[in-house]
Amino acid sequence: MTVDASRGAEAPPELVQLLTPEGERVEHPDYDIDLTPDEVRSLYRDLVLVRRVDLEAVALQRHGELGIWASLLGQEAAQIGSGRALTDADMAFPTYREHGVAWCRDVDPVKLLGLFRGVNHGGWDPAEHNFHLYTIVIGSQTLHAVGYAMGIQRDGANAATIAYFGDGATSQGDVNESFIWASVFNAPIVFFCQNNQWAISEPLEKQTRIPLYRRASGFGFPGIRVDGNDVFACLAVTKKALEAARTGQGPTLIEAFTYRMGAHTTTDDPTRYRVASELEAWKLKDPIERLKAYLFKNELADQDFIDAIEAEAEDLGADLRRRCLEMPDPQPLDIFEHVYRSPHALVDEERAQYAAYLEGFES
Ligand SMILES: Cc1ncc(C[n+]2csc(CCOP(=O)(O)OP(=O)(O)O)c2C)c(N)n1
Ligand SMILES: [Mg+2]
Repeated sequence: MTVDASRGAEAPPELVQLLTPEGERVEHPDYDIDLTPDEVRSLYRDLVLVRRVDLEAVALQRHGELGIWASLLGQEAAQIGSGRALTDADMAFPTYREHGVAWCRDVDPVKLLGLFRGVNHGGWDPAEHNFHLYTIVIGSQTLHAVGYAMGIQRDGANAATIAYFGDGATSQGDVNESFIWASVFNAPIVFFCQNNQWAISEPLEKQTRIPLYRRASGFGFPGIRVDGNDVFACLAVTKKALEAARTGQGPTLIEAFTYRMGAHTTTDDPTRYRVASELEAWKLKDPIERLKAYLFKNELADQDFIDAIEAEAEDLGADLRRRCLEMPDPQPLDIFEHVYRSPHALVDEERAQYAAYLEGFES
């Protein structure tokens, strides 16, 4: 196998970018954003804190406290930028990696750990946060999201839906079907594809021969590629697409061009299939470093501010570690309580069978 180490590291010409990797602010004719210094500092805080949540989760898995974890390392700007573009009324459908979006939807980070610790099937109420449960089945949430979008369209709600998925998911039938439904029903939805260049060990070129955002034109709606490591651009592009959805202009596909800096999950070893120089090239585009450079260059923050966020991250990490270990283990029979709202003969029978099976261990 030949590996092109520069693959993906050069910014393609059609990329919307408002903040260069060196932290220089650039203009774009169609996309702009006007943020107060406080808002910029707040984005920096979001990026740093979600990276810390992620780092702690990886460490907890390494200590045997989680069964598995899917790291968002490198994708913080794509998630915070798009997540902060949402209004409270908008609804988000995540994959299993959207920890930064969960943060923006005010989901307590410890609740993300339950699924990966095996103590629940997702610890938050989707209706409370307008943030659906994590979906492991690749691409299926895009269909759920389109259905939801068609629902709010019929309600006449001033809201939009956003569906997250990866580059690999674009090869799934579900995703292509969801594009068709969204298009022909003009559904108020934004398809937010984080192209992190890999689907486990499969590189992007095994998914597509054209840039992913261009797929949208075949379905009849606009597609746009944004620098997924640029939080300003992700915020601006997503805001515009959500507003188009809310105002009856139908779906948009956003391809956030980014990079999965870690392993696919903690069970994976990326050194088996990708070269180290690729990661090194992307490290230079780090979403946090470029915002930090921008803050310093424009005297919007000093070292004290950076240190204070770091201290907050330390506290958050310690709190997360402590509360992860305190999560109660479910009782084996609890699972039967969550199948139907009211009693069900078959579930009762299966519960009894399982209880008898468990008793067999105790004797
Ligand atoms: C329908 C289905 N097929 C296969 C898998 C196994 N699987 C888990 S993650 C993954 C790759 C997904 O890649 P991508 O969509 O690029 O998302 P990323 O993990 O890079 O965020 C696959 C094939 C699955 N979970 N669901
Ligand atoms: Mg991917």
